[in-house]
Amino acid sequence: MYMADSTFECFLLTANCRDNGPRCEITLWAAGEPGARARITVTDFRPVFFCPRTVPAAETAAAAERKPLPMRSLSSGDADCLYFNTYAAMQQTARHLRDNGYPVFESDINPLARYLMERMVSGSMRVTGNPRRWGNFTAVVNPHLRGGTFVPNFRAMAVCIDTNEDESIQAISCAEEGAVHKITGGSERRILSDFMTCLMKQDPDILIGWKAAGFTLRIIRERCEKNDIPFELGREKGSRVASSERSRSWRTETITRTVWSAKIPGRVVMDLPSMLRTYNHPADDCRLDFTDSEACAKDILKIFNDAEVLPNAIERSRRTGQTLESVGGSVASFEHLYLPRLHRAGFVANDTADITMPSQPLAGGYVLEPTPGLYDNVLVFDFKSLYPSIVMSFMIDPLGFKVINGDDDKITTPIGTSFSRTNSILPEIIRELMAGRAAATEQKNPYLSTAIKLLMNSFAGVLGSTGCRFFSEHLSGSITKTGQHILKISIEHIEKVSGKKVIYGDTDSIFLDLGKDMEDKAAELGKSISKETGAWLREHLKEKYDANSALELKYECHFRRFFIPPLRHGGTDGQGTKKHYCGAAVDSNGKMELTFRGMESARNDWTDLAKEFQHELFIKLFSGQPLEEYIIATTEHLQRGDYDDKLIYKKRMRKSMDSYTVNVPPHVQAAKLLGTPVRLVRYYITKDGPQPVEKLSAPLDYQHYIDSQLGPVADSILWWTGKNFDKLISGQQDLFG
Ligand code: DCP
Ligand code: MG
Ligand code: MG
Repeated sequence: MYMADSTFECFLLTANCRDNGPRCEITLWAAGEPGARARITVTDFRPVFFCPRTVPAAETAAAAERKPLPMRSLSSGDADCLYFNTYAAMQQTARHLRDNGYPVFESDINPLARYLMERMVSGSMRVTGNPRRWGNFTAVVNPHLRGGTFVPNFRAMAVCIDTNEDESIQAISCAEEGAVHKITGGSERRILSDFMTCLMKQDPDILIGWKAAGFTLRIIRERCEKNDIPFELGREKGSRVASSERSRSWRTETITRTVWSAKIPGRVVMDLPSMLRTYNHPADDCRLDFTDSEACAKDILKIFNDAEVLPNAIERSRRTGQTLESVGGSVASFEHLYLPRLHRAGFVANDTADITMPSQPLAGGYVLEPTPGLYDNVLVFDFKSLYPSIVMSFMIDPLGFKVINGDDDKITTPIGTSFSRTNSILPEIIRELMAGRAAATEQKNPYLSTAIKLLMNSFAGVLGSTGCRFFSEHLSGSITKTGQHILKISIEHIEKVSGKKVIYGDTDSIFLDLGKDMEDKAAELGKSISKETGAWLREHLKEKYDANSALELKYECHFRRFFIPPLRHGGTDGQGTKKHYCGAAVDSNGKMELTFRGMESARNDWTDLAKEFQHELFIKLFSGQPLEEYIIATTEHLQRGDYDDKLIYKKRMRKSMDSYTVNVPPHVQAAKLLGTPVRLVRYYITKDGPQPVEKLSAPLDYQHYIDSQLGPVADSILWWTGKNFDKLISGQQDLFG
């Protein structure tokens, strides 16, 4: 019977791609409305990549089809498209060509990413096909897919487990909007199978956990195995929890981390801490009650809702084409947006393996030599989205770098690189993200605004990353060195028009010293300087480069008092410490609000005592009170044991305890005494060395805290008054000792 095709809208949940016999098969799970969930199977999509037209036919005989398309490679001539029945065949031919010295183009893009990007599917999609009922779901095979705008109501469930010492499961709690199910009592086998029944019945789209893959689902899988129950939590079979090792160099060490991932067909697995971190949300390090799974699941769901993780993830998915749980993926996001537009322009890109490595270290931002000292009335300016706005102003783009249609089409940057004014893709992508960030700011959603800001910056960043097929030191340098130039000319301009001195600047920020008696005029001046400089830059860029400036210098704040510490204790050489300062803004009630950058108070490896001490010292310095008495009193209180609860060091374990053999750092020494592995070590320095808070036995080493917490903090400020911590303290001991 013939059935007319119908169209429905839905949002991508999970996606999978594998060879199934003679064909490559893509499976997508999607959430529609109302309550409808769909499984989309694609067997008629053929994996593809490209090769030069000059490659002999015999070399590509394994392809199901070879088609000359009107496409060229960015580096050389015409390209043909090769179609394959399976992913394996595609990879095999790519390897064969490469081994025989033929270039290949985009052979490292997997069919799933290709399928979605070519259809411009970023989260939302319109599906046209012949849907059939399949159990509780709708199934559709080989439909027509296009990008859409639809967003369903997702069903989210937080999952938390109670375990025994041996990691066997005591209880599993599932929290949903308005309901909590605690599954407990009976055998572990019973708990696990009741949990699966609960999942099938409630049928959530999203499973949320704290360390979702690495802890919750990993243990559930292990216990399923122990109890001989199939580990199947999805809308169809194929649930997996897997780990991989990721190495990364850090200073002289290589750190290997185990990264866990979970794939549950039809259900998105979200790790809440990773999601919060992506949105720079402060709840990232909050403490949950992990001893009570029911309370824990409720808390996880509450944080998930309060922090608006889901709406932000939806927005991000719609802007990057990555699935909802995705947290990184700058390169994949960039390709998802860029490649289809590049193809439409008639070009194919190279493989990532074929990038040209840089000839010298890549340029970064320009950092001014700071002049240390205490200042009155400092204005802070900062460019809004500097790198993205440089990309827009100077049309910086991989395609535009290669293909310029004559002199009229050429735009040249301040550093001498040239781009096309018309063959341009990235500036347009950035323009859309800019609008998205503005909308998020407008809607008072700072987390989404930050997430889009970072995404935009990562799109400038990938051009300088050798993991990206569009890597080029010329492209990346065009952004960063133009940024340096813009900062320098802006500083010169501001000094000229204001008659004041710029005391510090970093990448895109400018600190202007107004001096005494300017508090009433500061805010007005800040606004007018930022406006005037923006206008001047617009004119300057137009005149000199015929460029349309997208640069905007924001007036950020007015520090009533401002301090830059010296580079070295004593600080006689007049050098300041880069990226370190403390500023005090004053609110309408005259209350001082301190901002620390780089300094001890802004770092989480310093004790609470050091932070409070520094905070108080700056309040005193900024309000013209003496410092000495307070310093001496704090030292005495410390020695009397009054501040013991403020002496805890906290440090994350970066690698497993056993990988330290020589030079065991203090936090690892403390962790070893604990006996059980922990992620965050909380410890004291005692007369017997580092000891964890939970197993403190020796008296605290107050001299250590005086020398390494109070001393450095005091000295960086005392320098300004010509004094010194050791002398101050020993003077005391001479008097009273
Ligand atoms: N930058 C970077 N990597 C970072 C921080 C910054 O590449 N970790 C670059 C990109 C930015 C520029 O430095 O454009 C300036 O940094 P800002 O923090 O001032 O960020 P933006 O100017 O992009 O955004 P904002 O509008 O918030 O100032
Ligand atoms: Mg900025
Ligand atoms: Mg900045």
